[in-house]
Amino acid sequence: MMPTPFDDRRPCFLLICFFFSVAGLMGNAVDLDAKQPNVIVIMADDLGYGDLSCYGATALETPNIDRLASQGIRFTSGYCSASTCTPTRYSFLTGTYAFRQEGTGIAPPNSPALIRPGTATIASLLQGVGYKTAVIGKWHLGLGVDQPDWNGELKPGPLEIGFDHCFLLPTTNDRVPQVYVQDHRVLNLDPKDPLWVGNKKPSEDHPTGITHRHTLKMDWSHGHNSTIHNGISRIGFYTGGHAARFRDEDLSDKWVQQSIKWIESNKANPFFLFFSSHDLHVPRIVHERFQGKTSLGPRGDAIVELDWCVGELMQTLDRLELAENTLVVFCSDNGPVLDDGYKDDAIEKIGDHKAAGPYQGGKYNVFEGGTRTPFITRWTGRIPAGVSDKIVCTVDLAASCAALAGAELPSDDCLDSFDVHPALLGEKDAQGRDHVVQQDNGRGGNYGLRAGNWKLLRHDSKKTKNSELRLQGRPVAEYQLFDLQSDPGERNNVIDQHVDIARELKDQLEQLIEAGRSRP
Ligand code: NG6
Ligand code: CA
Repeated sequence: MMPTPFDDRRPCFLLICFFFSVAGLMGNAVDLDAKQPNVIVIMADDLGYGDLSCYGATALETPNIDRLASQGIRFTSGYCSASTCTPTRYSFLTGTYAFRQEGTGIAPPNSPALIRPGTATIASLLQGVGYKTAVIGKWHLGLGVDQPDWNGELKPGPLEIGFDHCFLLPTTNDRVPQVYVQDHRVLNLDPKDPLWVGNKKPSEDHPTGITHRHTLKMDWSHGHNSTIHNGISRIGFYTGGHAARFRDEDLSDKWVQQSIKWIESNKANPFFLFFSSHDLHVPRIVHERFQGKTSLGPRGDAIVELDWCVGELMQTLDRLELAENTLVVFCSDNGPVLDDGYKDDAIEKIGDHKAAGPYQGGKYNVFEGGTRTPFITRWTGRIPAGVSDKIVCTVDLAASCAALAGAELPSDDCLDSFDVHPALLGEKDAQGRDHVVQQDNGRGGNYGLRAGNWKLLRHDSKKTKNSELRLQGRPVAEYQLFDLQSDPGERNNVIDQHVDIARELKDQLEQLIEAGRSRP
C-alpha cells in the first residue's frame, strides 16, 4: 500500500519548518489549512454555563480551563443540542439532531447501540482521511445489537462507527455496571464470575439501596436505589464481574492515563480523541485528593477534578509539542442540575453560585440553561485569543472538523451539521449559525429555537423540568417567545406583542423538524 503523506509526521514537519522559514522571509501568510490538525473534544457532563471561573464563577477556580479559554476563544453562544446526555452525544457524533431518530433519549443500562454501523460520524469521517481515532470516557450510546453481550463481544459499538479504539464507562456511572469496556470486551472480566445486568432484582436477598440504605456512603434522594457497588446504590441491577469493577474515585485518573498513553502512541498520525468526562454527573464521587476542595460540596469538587483533567491533557500536548497542531474543543453535554438523585449537598451548599449563569433552567429542559453551555476552542498559533458571540453547536463539530481535515460530507448523513470552522477558529468576518434547535430528551419532547436574538419555546408535552416555572408550580404554555437581548433569563414571554415573529419562528421550527434535515 502506498504510504499517505500523513503516515509519518517527521518529514512533513521538517517540510513545514522549511516552508515557514521561506514564507517568513518572504513575509507571506502561511496556509495552515494544508495540514490536518489533531482534534481533541473534551466533553464535560452536566456542566453549566456559570460553572467555570472563566464564565464568571467565583465560588471556585478552574485555572486550567481558564487558561485554555485565555489562549483560545470563549464562546458566549456555544450550545449542545440537547439538555440530556444521550441525545447530545448522538448528535455530536452523527451531526444529526437526535430528535430525528427514535430511541435516542437517556439510554438504560442494557441499551443496544443507538448509532447504526454505516452511519457517518465525526470519527468515521476523520478516520477516512487518515486519522487515528479514540473515545475515552463515558459512552451512554448503547452497545450491541439487541442488548450488550457483557460476557462476550460488545459490538456494534464505537469501533463499528469510526473509532479505532475505545476505553469506556458503558453507560453513566449512576447506572450499572461499574466496569470498563476496552474495545470489544469488559476489561479484566473473569469468565468464572460472569457479569449479569438487568432491570429486575436477581434474587430476594440481593442487597439494594432500599434494603441496605444504612450502609451507603452516599445516600440517594430519588431513583438510584437498586444494586450497591462501592457503597453507592445505582439505577439497575447487576451481579458478578467483581474483578472487573472499578472504584468511582479512580475514573478520571484512569481516563487521563489512558488518554496520555493513546496520544503518545498515535502522535505520528493526525488523531481525533473524544475525551468524554463523567464529571460532574452523579454520583459525584471524585478522587480523594479533590474531596472537600470547594465550598460547593461534591458538585464543586467534581468541577475541580474536571479542570485537573483538562490541565493534564494540555500539559501532554505541550510536552509532545503538539499544541500548535491540535484543535482542542471544550464543551458540555447538557446544562446543570443540582439534586440529580443523590444527597450530595449540591443544593445546600450552592450559596450564590449560579450554575447556569444568567440563564433559566438547566438539564432536562429547553430554556437557555439547558443547552447554552461553556464552549471553548484553542489551537495555539492558529486561533486568536478572544471572546465570540457567534452561535455554534456541538452538532456542528462533525462538519467543521471534516472541513478542517479535508473529509467530504456524505450528502445523506450529518444532516444538521454546519461547517462553522471559520467561527470556531475565530476567523475575521466568520459567521456562526443563524439559528439552532434545542431539544430536551429524545424524540417527541420539547423544543427551543434560537434564531438571532429571538427564542421560541415549544412545549409539546406541556410540562417542563428543572425550571423556575416548575418550581413555582406554574403551567407551561405550548408556545412562548423571548427576546434574549433584553431578557436573557427568559422570564418575560412576549408572544402576544410579537405575533408575526412568533408565527415565523413556529413555521421555521416546524419546517426544521418536518424536513428531516437542516443542512442544505
Ligand atoms: C435520570 C436520572 C438522573 C440521570 C439522568 C441521565 C433518576 C431519578 N434520574 O433518569 O440521575 O442519570 O437520568 O443523565 O433516575 S444524563 O446526563 O446522562 O443524561
Ligand atoms: Ca449529562
